[in-house]
Amino acid sequence: MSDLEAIVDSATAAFAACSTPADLENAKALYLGKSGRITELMKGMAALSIDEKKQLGAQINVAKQAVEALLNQRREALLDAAMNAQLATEALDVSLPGRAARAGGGLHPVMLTQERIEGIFGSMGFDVADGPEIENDWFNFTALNTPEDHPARSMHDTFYVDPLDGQPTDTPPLLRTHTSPMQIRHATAHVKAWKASGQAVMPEIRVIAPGRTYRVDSDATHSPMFHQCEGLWIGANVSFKDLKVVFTDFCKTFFESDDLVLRFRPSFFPFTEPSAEIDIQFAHGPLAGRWLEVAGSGQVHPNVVRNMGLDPEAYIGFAFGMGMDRLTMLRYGVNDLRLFFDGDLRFLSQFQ
Ligand code: 2U9
Repeated sequence: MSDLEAIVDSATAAFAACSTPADLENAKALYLGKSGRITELMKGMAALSIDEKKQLGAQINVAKQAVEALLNQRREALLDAAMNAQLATEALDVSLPGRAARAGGGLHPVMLTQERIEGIFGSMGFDVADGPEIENDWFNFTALNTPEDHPARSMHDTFYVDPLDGQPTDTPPLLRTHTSPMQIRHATAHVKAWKASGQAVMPEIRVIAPGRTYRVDSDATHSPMFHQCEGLWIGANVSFKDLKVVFTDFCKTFFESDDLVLRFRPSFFPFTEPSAEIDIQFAHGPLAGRWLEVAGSGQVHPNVVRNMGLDPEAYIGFAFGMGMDRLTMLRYGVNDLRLFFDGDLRFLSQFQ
C-alpha cells in the first residue's frame, strides 16, 4: 500500500471513530491542518523536479480530495445523528389524543360540612333559609334584641358599608355578623303566610340558616369572614328537651360517633333567654375525653318572638348557632383556620 493510500485509510478510520463535530474537527487537523499529514507531504515536494512535482502533486490532490470527501460525509452523518437524536427526544405525535383536562374541581371542606349539616337537619324536617350578606340594622341587630349600645354594633366589631348614592338611611348597611337575619326574614314570611291562611295554629317553624358571616376579627382562630349555621324551631309546644334531642342526634350523625356526650353550660346571648353553650365529648379518637365547645343555644327571647309577628305567650322557640369552620376543623383534625382561606390546592385536594 502506498503512503497516500495508507493516509486515506487512516483518515477513514479516524473520522469514523469521531462521535461529535468537535472530535471531527480535531481529526481533520491531523490530515489537512497546517502540520497535517497531507500538508506535510505537499511541503516535501519543494525538493522534487518539475515532472516529479506534477506526478506526485496529482496523486496527493486525489488523496486530499478523498480525505475532504470523507470528512464531509462524516460531518453530514454526525449532523443527521444529532438531528435524529433531537427528533427522538422532542418528538411530537400529532396523532395522539389530547391530554385529559385535570380532574374537575370539588367542594371546599367547609362547603362539604354545610352540605352535611343541610342533609342531617333536612332529614329532621328543617328548611334551609337563604338571604342577603349585606343586611340592615333591623334584621341584624334590632329584631334580635341587641341593645342600641351593644359592643357588637360598634365599628370595631362590624363592617359597615357605604349606602348606595341617594339612599337616605339612619343606619348604614352592614355585612351580616351572624346568619340570624335570614331566620328573622324566613320566620316573618312564614308568620305572614300563616296569618293569611286562616289556620288556627301556626305550622311549626323549623329552619336552619347556613352561610358566610363577617366580623372585624383576624388571627389564627378568627377570620374576618367565617361560616355559621344557625337553627330555629318555633311552635306552640316546643321545649328545651326537643332542642337537646335534635342537637344530640345531629352531633352523633355529623361526627359519626354514637357514644359522644353533650353538655349544656349556662351562657348569655341577647337573642336567647335562658342561653347555653353546647360542649361535646368524644369517647374515642384523638380528642377523646376533652370537652369541646361546638355551639351556642337557648330559648328565643320573647322580644325576638314578638319581632317575628308572634305572641310570645302562645309560641315558644329554640335556637342554636355553630361555626361551620370550627366543625370542619374538628371533623377533619385541621389545626389552623387559615388553611381554609389560603386556596392552597395541596391542602384542598385532600378533601376530594
Ligand atoms: C333567631 C333567634 C335566635 C342563634 C344562636 C348562638 C346561640 C351562638 C355562636 C356559635 C359560634 C356564633 O359562630 S359562632 O361564634 N352562636 O352561640 N346562636 S343562639 O339564635 C337565634 C337565631 C335566630 C331568630
